[in-house]
Amino acid sequence: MADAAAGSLGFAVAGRRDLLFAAAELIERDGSVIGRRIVSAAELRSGQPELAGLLERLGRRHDPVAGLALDRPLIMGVVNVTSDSFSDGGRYLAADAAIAHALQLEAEGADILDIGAESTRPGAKPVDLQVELSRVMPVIEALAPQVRAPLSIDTRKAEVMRRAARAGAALINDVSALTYDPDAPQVAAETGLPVVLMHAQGDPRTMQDDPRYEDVVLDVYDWLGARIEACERAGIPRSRLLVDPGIGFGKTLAHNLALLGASSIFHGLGCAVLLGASRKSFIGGLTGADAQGRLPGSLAAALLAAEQGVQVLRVHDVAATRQALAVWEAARGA
Ligand code: HH2
Repeated sequence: MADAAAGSLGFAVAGRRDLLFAAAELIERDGSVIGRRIVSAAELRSGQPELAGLLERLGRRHDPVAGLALDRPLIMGVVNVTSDSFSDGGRYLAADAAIAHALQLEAEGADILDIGAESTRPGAKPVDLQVELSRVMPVIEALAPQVRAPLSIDTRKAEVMRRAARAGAALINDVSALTYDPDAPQVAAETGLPVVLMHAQGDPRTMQDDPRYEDVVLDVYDWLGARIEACERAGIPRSRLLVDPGIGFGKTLAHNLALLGASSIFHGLGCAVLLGASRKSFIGGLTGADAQGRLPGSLAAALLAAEQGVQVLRVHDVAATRQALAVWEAARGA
C-alpha cells in the first residue's frame, strides 16, 4: 500500500493522497488472448506477489523532476522554434520571437518550458543537426540565466541534448524515446538529466499512413516498459525517466481516445507520466475544429489527464490551462 492513510478507501497513485482509486482494471495478455477484470483496492492489497509489485509501482512517490515536486499537475509550455510546426509553425522561428514567447508562457504560469527546433508533426521532414542547433541554442542560452522555469530540450539528437544540457537545460524530451539517434541513450545518461520517453509508431513522415496495434493501450505500455529497461541498461535510472503515450504519433482517432481515457495505466510503469494532447488533430477529428480552434478540446483533455494523475501536461495555451487547473484543483480541494 503506497499510503497507509488511504486505508480501506482505495489505493493512492503516485504517492498522491488526493488520488485515491477504489478499483482498477487488471489487464492480462497471454499471447493473443487479453483478459480484463475489475479488481477492488482490497484485492490489489491482498498480498498476491504479482499484484504487490504492480501496486508498489502504481503508488510510488516520485522524486522531483528538474527540482519540481510532482504533487500536482505541472504545466509544460511549448516553444516551437520551427518553420513548420502544426499549430504555430513560423511564428517563433526567429530567436527573439521564441525568447519573448517563452517569457510570456512563464509569466502565464508555465512550470517548465519545452524548447524544440524540429517539428515532428505528421509529414514533417527531419531537420539537419546544424540547423537545429542554430535555431535552438541561442534561445536556450538566452533563457537559461533569466527564467525560473526549468528548460526542457525537445529533440531526438544526441548532440543537441549534450549542448542544451551544457547551456542549462534541465530536462530532455525525446519523441523517439532515445531510439532515433544511436548515441542518445549514452549521451542522455551522461547529462544526468531526467528524460521523457515518448511512444511513437513509425517516423513522422509516414506514421499516420496506417497505424495498427493489437491493443493500443497494452502495446504502448509494453513498448514504454521495454524502453525503460533499455534506458536503465544505458545508465539512466527509472527514477529519472518520465513516460508519455505520444498522442498523435502513429495513432488513429480511436487509438488516441483509448490512450487518453486510459492514461492512468501508465503509472504502473513506476515513472511519472507526461501527456501532450494540446491542439492535436484528434480534437479536429472529433469536432472539425482547425488547430487554432482546438483550445476547448485541449482543456478537456488536460483535465481528464489531471484527473488520472498525469504529472506533466504539455500545452500551447498556458494561461487557459492554468485557469482550468485552478478551478479543478480548488473544487476538488473544497
Ligand atoms: N508532441 C509534439 C512535440 N513534442 N513531446 C512529448 N513528450 N509529447 C508530445 O505529445 C509531443 C512532444 C508535437 O506538438 P508540437 O511541438 O506543437 O508540434 P510540432 O511537432 O509540429 O512542432
